[in-house]
Amino acid sequence: MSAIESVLQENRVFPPPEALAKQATISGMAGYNALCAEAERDYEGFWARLGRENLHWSKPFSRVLDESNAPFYKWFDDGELNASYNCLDRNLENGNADKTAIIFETDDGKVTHISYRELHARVCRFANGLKSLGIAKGDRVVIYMPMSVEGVVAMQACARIGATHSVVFGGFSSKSLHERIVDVGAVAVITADEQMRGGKALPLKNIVDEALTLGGAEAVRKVIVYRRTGGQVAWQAGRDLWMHELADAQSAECPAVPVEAEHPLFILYTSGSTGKPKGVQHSTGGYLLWAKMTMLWTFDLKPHDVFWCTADIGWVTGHTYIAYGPLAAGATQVMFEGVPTYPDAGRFWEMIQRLKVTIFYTAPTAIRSLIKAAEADSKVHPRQYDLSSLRLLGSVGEPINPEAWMWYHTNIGGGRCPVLDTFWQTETGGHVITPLPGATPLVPGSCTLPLPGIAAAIVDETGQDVPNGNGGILVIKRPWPAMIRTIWGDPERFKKSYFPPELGGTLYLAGDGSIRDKDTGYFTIMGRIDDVLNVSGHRMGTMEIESALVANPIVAEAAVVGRPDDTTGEAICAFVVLKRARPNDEEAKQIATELRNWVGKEIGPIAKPKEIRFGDNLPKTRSGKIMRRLLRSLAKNEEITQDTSTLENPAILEQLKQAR
Ligand code: 6R9
Repeated sequence: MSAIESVLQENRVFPPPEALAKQATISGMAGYNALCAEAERDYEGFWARLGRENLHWSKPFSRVLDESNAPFYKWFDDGELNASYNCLDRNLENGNADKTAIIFETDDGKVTHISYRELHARVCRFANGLKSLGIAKGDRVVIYMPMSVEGVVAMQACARIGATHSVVFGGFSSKSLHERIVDVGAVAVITADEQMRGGKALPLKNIVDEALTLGGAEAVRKVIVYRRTGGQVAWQAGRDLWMHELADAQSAECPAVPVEAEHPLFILYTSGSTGKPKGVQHSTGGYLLWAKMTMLWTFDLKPHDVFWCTADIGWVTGHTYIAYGPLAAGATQVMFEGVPTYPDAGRFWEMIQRLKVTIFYTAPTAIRSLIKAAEADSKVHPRQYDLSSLRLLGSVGEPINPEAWMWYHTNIGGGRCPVLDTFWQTETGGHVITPLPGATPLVPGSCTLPLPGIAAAIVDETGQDVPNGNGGILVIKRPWPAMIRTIWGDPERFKKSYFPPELGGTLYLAGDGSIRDKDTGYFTIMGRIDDVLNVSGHRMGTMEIESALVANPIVAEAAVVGRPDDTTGEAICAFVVLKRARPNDEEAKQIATELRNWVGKEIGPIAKPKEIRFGDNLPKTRSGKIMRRLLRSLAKNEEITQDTSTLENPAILEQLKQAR
């Protein structure tokens, strides 16, 4: 039995290292408590102070929080600012012009350093290019790009001219991309010829071309292409342009357009429990404030830090902790094009050693897979590398189990680096419940306490508080500046999904179950309480995958559930009824492969079910409802102990059990 498995429950507490606590931005629990008390005393005053001290406003705000049209809250709404100005120009003015903003490393190990001055010039040139195409404030631009400096330039350039970007993760299929382009009403798409990951080139421009032939996307006038590999691409004259040709012709000065604080900085699609993906709309002022504050508080950013967030810019973590937060805070950050396992599973550790990373922020799924790799091959074990530059570690995207936490703390952090288990969501804009490195005593597996100003709580199904020690529904009781503003094009869904009337209509519903420790009040996240799956930190709705499956002509019916998985956190398990007779074992394998590839094409490779079981039917109640809790038990291969008396066709359980 490995050392990891033997740590069944972790009761140890890790106080903040004294030296760290002393010089931390939030120092000790006294520092934390003082900020919480300030927010408690004067909620609006607290946020107003942070807003004034931390952002540059071209027109200062006088109003702080407008609740008149709740839950469509407005923050700082008579103020004006520009996100790109705050991320770039401010650094030129503050003496950071020659500081490295981004250390970019390609898949095959080429490293470039980009200073704030250079990044500013590149963003300005590209912003001028966008303007020359008639793109302006209020337009939406879809970005479908690899991890690249150009990706950040594209996002920042949109922000600079007031265009709202919507980044789509490069792993999504042409259909998923198409759906988002149409929903957001994009006027342009920014992409790359190809994306390089793990030594393989993946076509992006081709996928954009395909998406745009699907119809309904006629508003897209331009496709701007970053030349990454030089691979062959089809070209539509008049519509397609090279990013470098567009930018090179432009001036390196582009005045940032001031926008109202509530102007949508971006729309990012994420999965909900029902229906199509939701376009989560974020503001400029409130969002940017929190992106910066959490860099200073959670990551205790110091001028000499080398910050590395391994997320993709296609997810919210890559927005807040690559494209905006680190730049707004004047950080030097590493950005990496590739994957953790190429050329081998020591890549992350080798990069930390070589680039002298001080703050490392990654996902539990990556940690768990690298633990496995290190145990299988000592050459890629972290002890082979000098990781002494590290001072803080972060985790995000899913619950980190105490075993993985301990391994991370011991083997990567050398026992000296606090592990920050940051709980947050696309909708929260930035961290909401997280330890602070210089204040919070850590307990493995717990994201500990809410940040100052975040009124997180646990309630029952009627919205009543539950006492510590009892599990319940995680909510946030007061609006905060970085919160989601609406679902693009569907305000009713926004209200229903996040402020459900059952809970009284005023509590923000996170969608996770949680429990607070009796003594410490620490939060532990128990996972989603809706039909949202979390596979390797990627959020997916079971409905989306079911819709993709039934879109296949051979499928009659499908139900998808998650089951715990050692590496990916959750794994997708699909129960499928075919239009033809139930296949024998041999056929089942082949059809399962076909269906997996089908889902890959419909949604993207991340949505491929790990397991597919075929039955003559699905377990249903007499009223025809699929009994998902039974499917969840079947997927886990556990004995069915639930009441099955309402089941119309009990024999189906045995069949689906056998089908594995
Ligand atoms: C940032 C991000 C949000 C969902 C969230 C929860 C899960 C994220 C977590 C965590 C336990 C953590 N989640 N961080 N669960 N501990 N530290 O991941 O956003 O993609 O929108 O996912 O991820 O279930 O509700 P997003």
